[in-house]
Amino acid sequence: GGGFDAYAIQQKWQARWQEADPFRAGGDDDTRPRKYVLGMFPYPSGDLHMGHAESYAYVDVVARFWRHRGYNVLNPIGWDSFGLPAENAAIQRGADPREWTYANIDQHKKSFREYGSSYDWSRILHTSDPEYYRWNQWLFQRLYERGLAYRKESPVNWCPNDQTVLANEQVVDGHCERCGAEVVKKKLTQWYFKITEYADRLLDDLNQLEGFWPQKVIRMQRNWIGRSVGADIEFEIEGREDRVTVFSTRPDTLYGATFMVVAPDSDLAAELAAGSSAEVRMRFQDYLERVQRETDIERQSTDRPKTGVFLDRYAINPVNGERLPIWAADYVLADYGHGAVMAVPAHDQRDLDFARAFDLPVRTVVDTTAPITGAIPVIELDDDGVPIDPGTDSPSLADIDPATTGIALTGDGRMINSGPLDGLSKRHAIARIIEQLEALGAGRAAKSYRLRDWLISRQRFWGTPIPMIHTADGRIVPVPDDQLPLRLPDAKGLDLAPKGTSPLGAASEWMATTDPETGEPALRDADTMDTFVDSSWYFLRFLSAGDPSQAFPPREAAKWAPVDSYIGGVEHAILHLLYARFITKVLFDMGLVDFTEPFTSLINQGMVLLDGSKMSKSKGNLVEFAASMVDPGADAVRVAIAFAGPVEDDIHWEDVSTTGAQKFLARAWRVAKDVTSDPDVIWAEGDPALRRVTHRLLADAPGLIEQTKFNVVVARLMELVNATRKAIDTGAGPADPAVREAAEATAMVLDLFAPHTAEEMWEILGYDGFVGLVPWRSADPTLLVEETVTSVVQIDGKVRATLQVPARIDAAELERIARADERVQRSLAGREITRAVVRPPKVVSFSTH
Ligand code: ANZ
Repeated sequence: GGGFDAYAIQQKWQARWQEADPFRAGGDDDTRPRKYVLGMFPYPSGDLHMGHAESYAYVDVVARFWRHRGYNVLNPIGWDSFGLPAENAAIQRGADPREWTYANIDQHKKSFREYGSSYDWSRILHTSDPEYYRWNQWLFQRLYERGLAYRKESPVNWCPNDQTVLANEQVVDGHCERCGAEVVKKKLTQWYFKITEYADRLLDDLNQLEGFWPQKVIRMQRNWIGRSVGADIEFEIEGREDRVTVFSTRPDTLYGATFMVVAPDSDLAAELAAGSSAEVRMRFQDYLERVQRETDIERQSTDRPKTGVFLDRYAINPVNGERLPIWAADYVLADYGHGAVMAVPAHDQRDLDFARAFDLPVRTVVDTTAPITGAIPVIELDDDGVPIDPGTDSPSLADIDPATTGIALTGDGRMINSGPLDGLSKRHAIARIIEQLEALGAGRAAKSYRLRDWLISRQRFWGTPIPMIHTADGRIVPVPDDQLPLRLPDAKGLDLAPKGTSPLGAASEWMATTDPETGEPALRDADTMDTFVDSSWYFLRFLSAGDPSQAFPPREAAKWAPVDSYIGGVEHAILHLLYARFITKVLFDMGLVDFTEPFTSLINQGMVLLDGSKMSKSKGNLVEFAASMVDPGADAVRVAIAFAGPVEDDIHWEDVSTTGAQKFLARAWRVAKDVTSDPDVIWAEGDPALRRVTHRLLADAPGLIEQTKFNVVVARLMELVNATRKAIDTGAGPADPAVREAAEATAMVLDLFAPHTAEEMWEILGYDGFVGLVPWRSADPTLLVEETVTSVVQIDGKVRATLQVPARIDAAELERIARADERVQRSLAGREITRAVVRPPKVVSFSTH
């Protein structure tokens, strides 16, 4: 008797899970294939909110799904527990950041237990533990040894409010990502990781992720890396020994260069001005001061009037010896390309605007009215067979002269006024001019990237201390590996308020160390690492969290990694994912992992909104996770989230009904209670109409889950529960085997969304073990009507075959058919498949290297 008591059920099953630990990943004796499912780990800043509830509900759907499908699933949880949010909150409350952080973590752990998440609780990690950050320091040393960690003085993004340096990624429209203050530039000596050395690989390997990562994220990463292809061209400078190099994507227009522009805030501009008259120096200085107050966004804006100063210096065009006046102007940025451009006003709009503002010459070198296809022009004939004069319909070059129209000619055409290039199309002219420059020793093919090196120094307390020593005689040497971890000192007595230098600098006892070579007194580095270092490799630490002897065991990495399914917010589309991809490639180069991409597939969930805006503490519209579960229970929250819409869509929390979810769960539970047959009934003897509903769900759910259509699966479960209720009340009756079959299938599929209720149902239905570990029941094909779809097979990124397959095919079957396909076999030509990624029913992707 009794009604559905969600809270009691929840308590009961959480206690049983805690005792039996059924979701611990299997060890070496476990012969099931492996799946690594991971949710992006949380910051322990304050309480969890509905955004977390959403993300971790989805993670659990995926983890539980693969367990039912017969996989040995690794689904760990940890905390990204260093960083500004914790430190700022600690400063505001006058609390110790350490105590504050770990108190929050305890709260989070409680919430996750209450949520019924099926974690492997034996692998917990916190990045602020010395056992963890020691390996950040180890990683830093390895990067340093490989020349991938270095120090340089450079203008950095500075948040005057947080008093800290920000990475480019943390500057949003010229403002601090965290506090919104306007970001300024400041010169500081900082530690960098040389991510630019991996730019090509980071870009090219995105091709492997096509189809497995959201298209939007791939596009954002491509833009962020921003590769441009062109040439470096060297110009002699009158009265200067060294040449100036410019990067151009249009070296074909070199004969059209009429002046040169350098970034006012570059060393080059200062040097050129210094060699000029006192008047030029003064005007340059004034201009520079003005430019330093501008943001990059302002500088690149195309609708501001162009400004600049003439430096009274000249560059020599290497191909025709022409003298080009050199200007300093803010539209050229110091940290892109070489901070200098050859200005070709006829073919570049910014250069044209500048030329018109300062009355500089414009020379057209591409005739954009000329056909470039090389095809025979089409001659139209009139009714009498006489060729029609094309007349003046198409514009002549004179009509579109940029000097008069003010519109640069950026299209393709045939080269003119360009000596040996005349008559060539753009593509051929680029190839020819690069040959010519190479022969002259004045240039070469080159690429340029928007990507900058990763600035990892932070002038804050709550982070990983940088394991370097500054010796009395000015050397910088690593802390020897056997002295790691270099622990943070106690925060007590330190002023953590931001001031532009690290609070660690004031910890004089901590700062004092000795030169490991000479034993002389030396100083530690006072900066701490960006927390994105911590999260760049944490997925590997879960493989042996707590292991004191190594960051991670390569043997375990080979077995579990890369992560098969990575789930988290799109706010990490660039920063975290790019850094993790970079570090993975470094670890690959070190021979520690045998893969080059950390996350095989990526699921980005939408945001949880309230009144149309993102839930956040600062907006005061936060619905807290722990509080949300109290009344409806964890299962109802999870079902309501999964049912709210497609995973990638935003959820409007005010439209979400946990009451509706609660009623559905009570109905499902009631169905199980009403079953009167025994577990050994013969299903085949059941009512075929109800059986068909059950079997369609069993057949469809796997594909739907793999396509992250969780809401559709919940809808189909609701349909099945309703059909079962009808069969009990007005149809076959509670003793019909189809009713039992339907109730059992409901419990098994419901486990993905409402595990407590599902376990309770399973027990009511007469079973002992956990439903969470029950193998998926396969659908009886005779009860299904088949539908087929087209599936694509790729080998090393190229489509090699298409297959007609059942719409409900599962990954294993699809892979089997793809491997056996004759066209695939032919394309492989005996090469071994080293990796197969299968996305039923549409894509199979094989790699051979
Ligand atoms: C001559 C030229 C002629 C250019 C032409 C373009 C068109 P993306 O595509 O963004 O890589 N440039 C180079 N360094 C620069 C800097 N530090 N600040 C501002 N502009 C810079 O752009 C590359 C082009 O941007 C380069 O090609 C250069 O102008 C300019 F018809 O060289 B070009």
